[in-house]
Amino acid sequence: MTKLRDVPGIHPYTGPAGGWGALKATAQAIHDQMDSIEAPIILMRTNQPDGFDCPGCAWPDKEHRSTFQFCENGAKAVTWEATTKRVTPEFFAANTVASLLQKTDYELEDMGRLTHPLVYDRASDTFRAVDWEDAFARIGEILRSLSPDQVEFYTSGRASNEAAFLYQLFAREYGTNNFPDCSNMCHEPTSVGLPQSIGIGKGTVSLEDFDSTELIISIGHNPGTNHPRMMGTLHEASRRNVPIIVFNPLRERALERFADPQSMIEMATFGSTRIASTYFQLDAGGDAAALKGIMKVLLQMEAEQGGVLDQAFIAQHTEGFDAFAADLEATAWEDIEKASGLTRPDLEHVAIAYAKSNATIVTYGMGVTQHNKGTANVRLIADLLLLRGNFGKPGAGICPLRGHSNVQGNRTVGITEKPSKAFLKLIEQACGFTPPDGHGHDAVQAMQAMIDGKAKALLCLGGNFAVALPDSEQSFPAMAALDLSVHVGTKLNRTHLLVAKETYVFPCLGRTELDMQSSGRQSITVEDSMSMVHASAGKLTPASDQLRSEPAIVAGIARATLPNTKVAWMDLTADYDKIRDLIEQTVPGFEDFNRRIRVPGGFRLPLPPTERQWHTPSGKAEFSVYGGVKEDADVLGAENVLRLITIRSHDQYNTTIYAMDDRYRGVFGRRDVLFMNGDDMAAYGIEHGDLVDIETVTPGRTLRLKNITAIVYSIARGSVAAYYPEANVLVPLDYIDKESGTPSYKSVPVRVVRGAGT
Ligand SMILES: Nc1nc2c(c(=O)[nH]1)N[C@H]1C(S)=C(S)[C@@H](COP(=O)(O)OP(=O)(O)OC[C@H]3O[C@@H](n4cnc5c(=O)[nH]c(N)nc54)[C@H](O)[C@@H]3O)O[C@H]1N2
Ligand SMILES: Nc1nc2c(c(=O)[nH]1)N[C@H]1C(S)=C(S)[C@@H](COP(=O)(O)OP(=O)(O)OC[C@H]3O[C@@H](n4cnc5c(=O)[nH]c(N)nc54)[C@H](O)[C@@H]3O)O[C@H]1N2
Ligand SMILES: [Mo]
Repeated sequence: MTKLRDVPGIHPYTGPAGGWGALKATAQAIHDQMDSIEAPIILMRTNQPDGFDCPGCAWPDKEHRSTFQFCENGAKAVTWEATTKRVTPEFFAANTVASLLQKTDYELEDMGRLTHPLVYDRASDTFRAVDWEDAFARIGEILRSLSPDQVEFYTSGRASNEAAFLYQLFAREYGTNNFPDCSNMCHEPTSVGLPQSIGIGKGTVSLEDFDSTELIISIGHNPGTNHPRMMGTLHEASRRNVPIIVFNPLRERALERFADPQSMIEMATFGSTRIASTYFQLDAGGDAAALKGIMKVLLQMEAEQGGVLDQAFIAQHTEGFDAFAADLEATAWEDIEKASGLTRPDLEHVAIAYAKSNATIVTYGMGVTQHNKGTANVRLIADLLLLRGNFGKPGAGICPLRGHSNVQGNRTVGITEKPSKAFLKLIEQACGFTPPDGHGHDAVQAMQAMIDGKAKALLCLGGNFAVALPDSEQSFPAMAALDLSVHVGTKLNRTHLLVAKETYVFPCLGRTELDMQSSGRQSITVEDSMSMVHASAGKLTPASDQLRSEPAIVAGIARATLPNTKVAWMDLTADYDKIRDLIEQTVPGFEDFNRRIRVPGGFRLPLPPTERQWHTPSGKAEFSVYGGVKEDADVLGAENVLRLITIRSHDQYNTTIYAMDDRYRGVFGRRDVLFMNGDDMAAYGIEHGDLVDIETVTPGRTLRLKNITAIVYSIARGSVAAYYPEANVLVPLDYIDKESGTPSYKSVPVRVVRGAGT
């Protein structure tokens, strides 16, 4: 290969993931954000029995009592929150909102923690400090003047079970089920697809299952960055010679080689462990075809040699096998190869490995869900596992990698736009008001209602709603058209600055901070990816004495909005045990909640599939039929159209940008790049380092991102990748998975054209 020209900030990374680089990056994060004497002590308290739950990812810890587990990105999440930097009323007085909007997302959050409740003052175009109770009173007044279906209640998955439960209680007593939440942009296909397949929308494996699994298939997730503590688990599995088969259009270093910073030997010898035994760089959006190909081979192997499928399990525990098999039979290899970008021998290789394994785990993330067929993808993964009875036995099951650290818990305690009748009935019995039963808005529908002028107010329990959603060109102005926006957050972000007629920003306690209420020190609870519920208690002195806890803020707004409320808001916030009592009364699986949460490690919520019980309408697990492979092949083969994947860098947490590097992908000090396959670049006459424009191929409007630097990367032909949230201008709001409403952030059809600058 000829030497590529030098491009500023682009230097291929040749080492393993983890290792000394991770230790150095942790030291840097501490240096940038905190007093370095305090920091190590704070980090030691992460995920300890009496400490706080890591606000980073939702990967579990062994009984939450392990010795300090090193995690670079966990350390970044903690230091970002526990930073010593502050953004004060004096700062706001000196900086107009118009000037703040010129700053990057990185600069906005890097200014530090919010210290005071703020109200927007239009005359001076600044935020100024406001009294909490005055603010609540005004918000209550506005909300009472609106019809409940004109108000959207957004939740980002960092909120605790207690905060989220109070929030849904408030919105429901107020009169709406409009609960857009970050899950709608994330694992909604899991929440919609898995209940149809196995009767519950959650993963079925526990950490112990990884100790006895014989095969791991990893599809569309990047744990080295997004679930770093999972790397320890994969590292151990690899050392036991468990094959790990990866499907990912991009080469992700952590899925190739990893040096465990906890391993003295690897650190001392600069050694590392291979992670993937086989790495398939399929096309973006090619998973459904690949999964169908693997299963087509399995059916053929069963017909030829027998003993491949678990016939007893299929007969006793499943429905729909015949239609499923007939569909596989009817799917042409030509289409499977074209739509997946993989060859038949590739898929045969996987089928053979799968047929050999007595216990298989499939792990998956956003590469599976954020597609216009996200739900179908999830169901096909369940089908693959069902074929060999890989549910309800040790070492086997499905493992969705959840997003925010408590996104699964938020859902469990009632943040859903489609509540079940049973849940509403229990709320009515426990709380004495009749909640609405019509379906409300999810995230995309909420934004559409705002664009259409139907929604008049938006409340956000955390998050960065407008920036996280697609189609910034439409969603940013929609924020400004609202009568009211209210944000509960720890740090300033762009959504806060897209001010409505009236806007309030409320600073809240973070997970790391001490939460004192009138009955004493409080702890909150969270649910991890494996349905373990445990307590978390912050210890740090709050960033400012003005901060309130999320439950207290929600209760404050509720009391001011609902003069005839049936809920004892003050009592609930005085002692969170009382909130947990209400959760126990209204959500199944929380029996004896307050006692069980005091046991170190907490408890596991019921997961019927682990006992081979299927809470589906038929009482059995259900195979699915996905008939779209031919259309996928046609779409993917369209001339001059590439598939854009939007991804996270190593130095970011969703819309929070910690720093400007993406070390493992060899990008330093910048984010304005487009990852391209070298052959695609040659075909389009683009050279490494050229400036390009990206245009979405969509009827009607032209969506464009200009002046991006194209760089050569190991990515499947026909797929390109750029960073989120910058690339959100290119994602059409209505380009969603119809079953779940999740935006297709990972398969946007685009054209790449040489920019005017070259
Ligand atoms: N440090 C850190 N931790 C995080 C987050 C963070 O931003 N930073 N975010 C949190 C949240 S909310 C979430 S949801 C998770 C996200 O965690 P992930 O699911 O790992 O999310 P992404 O980085 O978006 O990328 C997923 C991977 O899918 C691959 N991919 C893209 N398209 C396809 C495809 O069509 N098929 C296949 N097979 N693969 C594809 C990409 O190359 C990438 O490696 O992490 C959580 N944890
Ligand atoms: N193009 C593209 N878009 C995407 C994705 C993608 O892969 N590609 N991924 C999607 C996914 S998976 C998700 S989950 C969403 C994320 O969407 P969100 O959850 O809305 O976004 P975050 O960036 O996690 O929110 C960051 C803000 O949360 C606030 N915050 C931090 N900690 C706390 C806390 O303890 N309490 C409160 N109240 N606030 C806090 C801070 O003010 C911070 O600015 O984005 C989605 N958008
Ligand atoms: Mo997410």
